[in-house]
Amino acid sequence: MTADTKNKRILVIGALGQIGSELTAALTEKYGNDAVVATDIRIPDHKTDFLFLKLDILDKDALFQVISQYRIGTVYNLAAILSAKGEQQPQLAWEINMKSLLNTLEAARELSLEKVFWPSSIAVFGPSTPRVHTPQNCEMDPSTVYGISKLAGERWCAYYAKKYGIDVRSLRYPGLISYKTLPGGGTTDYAVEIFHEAVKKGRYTSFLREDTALPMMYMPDAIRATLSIMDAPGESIKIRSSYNLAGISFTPGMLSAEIASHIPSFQCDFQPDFRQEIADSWPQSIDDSEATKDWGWKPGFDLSGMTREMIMHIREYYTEKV
Ligand code: NAD
Ligand code: AKB
Repeated sequence: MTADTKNKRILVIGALGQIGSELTAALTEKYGNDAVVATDIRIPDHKTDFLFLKLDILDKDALFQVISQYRIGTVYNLAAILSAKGEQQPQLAWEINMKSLLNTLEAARELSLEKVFWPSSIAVFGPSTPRVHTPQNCEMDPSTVYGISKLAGERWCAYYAKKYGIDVRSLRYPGLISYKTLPGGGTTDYAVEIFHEAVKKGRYTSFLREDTALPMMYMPDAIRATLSIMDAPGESIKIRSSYNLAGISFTPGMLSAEIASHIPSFQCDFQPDFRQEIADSWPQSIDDSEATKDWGWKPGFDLSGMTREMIMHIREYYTEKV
């Protein structure tokens, strides 16, 4: 354990989600099973080697109780409704995304948490944003309720950092690609679904157009970035809203061609739905030079490395299932 987790535990909220499941594993590996308390509004379908509690982050009293009872020092709050699902239930998305963050920031203030991690997203950008190599600071006019909640959340993080000295750290994750847990209702989900369908059926129908470039990242890079920003000395974190973070930028056409280089019979069709409009409002690539400058960020995976690993792991998954 490092000094900041010596006596206090780490709380993960939303631990069963696409990021939470892998971040919890990385945190227990790094700090030990006893150092981590994993929570979600759902319960896991398997036994865990670390403490797992059912917790609704909207229940502020329950959150405060868990933080006090388990001597929590650091909180990773991953509970949210993502972009596509949020457009189906805008009021609910606003309620969950804002209240979960405000409850966490209030816990940090009232219970003197050491550190908070809360993720933002490329969804904070909108149609007026420069779409190529999108800078850290530029015009931001998100057009989804998810993006509006993330932009407002970023401002709340900066406010709590300035006004109350809360050590809150945040990343604007791109679309994340992983094989361990399915994504939870975003616009970038096609880039995970395509691998499962390619391996299972040899074909996929993309809900985004063939030429829609979006910023993406393979999960191991996202986990490394998260641990890295949380480990960085406080004085090197100059941005308290949220850092731009870049991995790989590609289109559904480019991804399906890369998959076809491993599965030659693979066929992909393109039938855009309501998610196309969301994707069209987001950047195509991101300038993350502030993250590189302030805490040394550098992505590790390119399109071919990510595709190779995804196909290998998803093949293993379906082979073991048979
Ligand atoms: P996810 O939907 O896979 O997981 C979210 C988890 O939160 C789920 O397990 C869900 O059960 C839980 N949850 C929902 N409501 C809750 C509540 N009231 N109390 C406690 N838990 C609750 O999402 P994810 O992809 O893991 O994303 C995690 C965070 O990262 C979110 O803030 C999301 O906006 C952000 N993010 C994700 C991506 C991505 O591509 N996955 C990209 C950018 C930002
Ligand atoms: C989504 O598509 O909603 C997420 C995100 C980029 O925030 N994957």
